[in-house]
Formats: sequence, structure tokens, C-alpha cells
Amino acid sequence: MILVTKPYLPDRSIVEKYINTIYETNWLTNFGPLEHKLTQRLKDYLQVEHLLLLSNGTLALQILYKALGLTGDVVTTPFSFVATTSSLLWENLNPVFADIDPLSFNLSPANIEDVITTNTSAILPVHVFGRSCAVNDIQKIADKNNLQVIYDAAHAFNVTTVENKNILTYGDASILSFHATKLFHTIEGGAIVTNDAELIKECKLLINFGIANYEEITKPGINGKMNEFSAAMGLAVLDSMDYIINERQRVDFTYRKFLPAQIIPKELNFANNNYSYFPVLFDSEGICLNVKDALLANQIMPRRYFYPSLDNLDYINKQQYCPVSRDISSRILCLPMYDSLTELELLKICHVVSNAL
Ligand code: T4K
Repeated sequence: MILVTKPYLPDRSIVEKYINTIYETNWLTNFGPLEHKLTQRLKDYLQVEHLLLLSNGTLALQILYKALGLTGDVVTTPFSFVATTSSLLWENLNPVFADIDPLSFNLSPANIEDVITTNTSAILPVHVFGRSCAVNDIQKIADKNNLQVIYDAAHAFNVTTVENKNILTYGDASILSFHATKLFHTIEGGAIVTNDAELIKECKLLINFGIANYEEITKPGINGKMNEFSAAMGLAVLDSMDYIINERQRVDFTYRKFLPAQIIPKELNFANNNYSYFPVLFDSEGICLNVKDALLANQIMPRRYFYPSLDNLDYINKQQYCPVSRDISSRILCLPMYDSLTELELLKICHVVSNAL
């Protein structure tokens, strides 16, 4: 079976090189040397000022909501992985959906202001599939309405804008997911990125039970720390980042060459493609399901990322209705995307899709 993704496993000897140091230091978690090393290397790699590693991306969102003191309503996108919405509900915040732009698949600035009320405390856009949001327009709306902006950048590792800034440097803060299925991973993991030194200090306190030092506990925190084995995997994956990106670029190139052009979403011109996903969009849900069935019959497993549209969830306030997101979500598929897909496998996928169409 060719699955939608295959986590990258670095050469065992490289992982062992890092794991051996854990055996030497006997330091397994709680801000250990590998966590420290990975933090520094990621800051350099991504060219960001402050970065805090966490145990996963969902918790990174929740910690930010707490640290930034969000209350009431948060304007967000219905076209995302469910964690974007469920993390808000889990923190007793109310997700209020604004519809998406049909070309970028991201929160449309034109729809954000319509749903802002005196109860709104923040905007939570997602750079879905690593495709950049309209960050400058979103910031203008946030400034005008005195709102905070948190980017769910779970998919946006290694995205640089035409302004020559990492996409993670926009807004008040961003989160990354380092789950095994991501472009860069630490098995499970995530990060908070911000330009605000005080905010990162507060987040670090919150992920360590609110313990300021051995004899001082200043607030109720939780456990969100990254362990040393995850950091070891992260360091080993980072060593191979050029290889991973080049191979994914090759996959993207072959898809673009052999798939019908009309199903490939237009690239956005504000930032680079990071090759994290390969979505294809069909004219109708019927065609989308036919293609999916044809792929499954050939032992290829695409995924309906992201279906259903989150404004459709049973546990969400039913007054919310986002027709563009529901429409896109009903007819989009993500094709397999990972470094080790062979050209032969890619040609088979392209052939099955074209035939089914
Ligand atoms: N915000 C956004 C926008 C996100 O997309 C996510 C996560 C988050 C927030 C939260 O971040 P984390 O808390 O997860 O760090 C997967 C991932 O589990 C999830 O991290 C990711 N987004 C989401 C888009 O994809 P599922 O439910 O699709 O995973 P699953 O188990 O079906 O795996 C996908 C494919 O990968 C399968 O075909 C099998 C393959 N696979 C998976 C694993 C775990 C492997 O071959 N080996 C493996 O070890 O959610």
C-alpha cells in the first residue's frame, strides 16, 4: 500500500550518535542538552528569534491561548485539521468561523471583519498545506480591532515570504507541529515561535508546571516538555533536511508534469512551496470520490484532508455556515507525498488519477 505519507526515518547510525549521548549524560527529559541543541539549531535554520519545543503541536496552541490570555471568541478557519478547533474548545474558547478564500484555501481577510464582535479576542489562521495566509491583510484587521494573531503553522515548516522573512515571524506567535507525518519531525512534538521574549518565557513556565525554580511555583502550569529521545530524532532529521526537501521537490515536479493541470491548485506568489502536502481539487465531490476509489483499488491511499469542513462538526454551534470551505472540503484529496516515493510509483498514481478522471 502506498500511504498518504511515510515518516522519514534517518539512518540508524545518525540517530544512535545522538542517543548515545543520552546514555552518557543520563538526562532523558526536562530541558536536557539535546532539547537545548535542537532549539538552537532550529532557530538558526528557520531564522527566528525565539522558539520553544513542546511535546506536540496541539498543546503548543493551548499554551499560547493561555499565555496570551485569550477569552471569548476566536476567529478561525473551518478548513483545517480538527486540532485547530478542538484546542480552542478545550481551553473554553469559542471558535467563530470565517469562510476561506477558494484559491489559497486559507482564512479570507474579506470575511474576517464580518464575524468580529466585542467578544472577539484573537484571530487564529492556518497556513494550510504550508500555503501562506494573507498575513499583511490579516495584521491590518487585527491592528484595527485590537486583536491578537496566532498562526497555526503546523504545516508551514520552512516557508519564506517574498519579504524575505520566515512565515513564522508574522503575527504575535505561531505554532509548528513536529508529528511523525510532518516534513520535519521529532516523532511527536511541536514548537511555539515568536519575536516576543517575554511571551516565550511565560510559555516555558507554563509547560513546566509553573515552576520558576526549585523552590518557587508561580502559577498553575502543565507538562508540555519535549523529551531527549524526541530531540535526538529531531536532530537526526534536521541533518537530512536538504535531502528531504530535494526529494519532495522531485515528487512535486513529477506530479505537476503528469497530472492534469486543472486539478492542481495554483501556487501562491507570496511565499515558497515547502512540499509538505500535494492537494488536488476536483470539479465535484462525485469525481473526487471516484478518484479516491480508483486509487484505493490500486493500493494507493490518498486522504480527504480536510474533511469534513469544521463548521459542520456536531459539537459546533450550528449557526455557523461556511459554504466555500464546505465546497472545497467535499472535493479535495491529498495525494501521497514523501521523500522515498519512486518515479515508478508516482507514474502509477498519476496514471490512475488521469484514467479515473
Ligand atoms: N494544526 C494542524 C493544522 C494540524 O494539521 C495538526 C496535526 C495540528 C494542528 C496538531 O499537531 P499535533 O498535535 O499532531 O502535533 C495526522 C497527524 O497525526 C497530525 O499531526 C496532523 N496534523 C494531521 C494532518 O495528520 P491523521 O489522523 O491523519 O494520522 P494517521 O495516523 O491517519 O496518519 C496519516 C498517514 O501516515 C497514514 O496513512 C499512515 C501514515 N503513518 C502514520 C504514522 C503516525 C505512518 O506510516 N507511520 C506513522 O508512524 O493525523
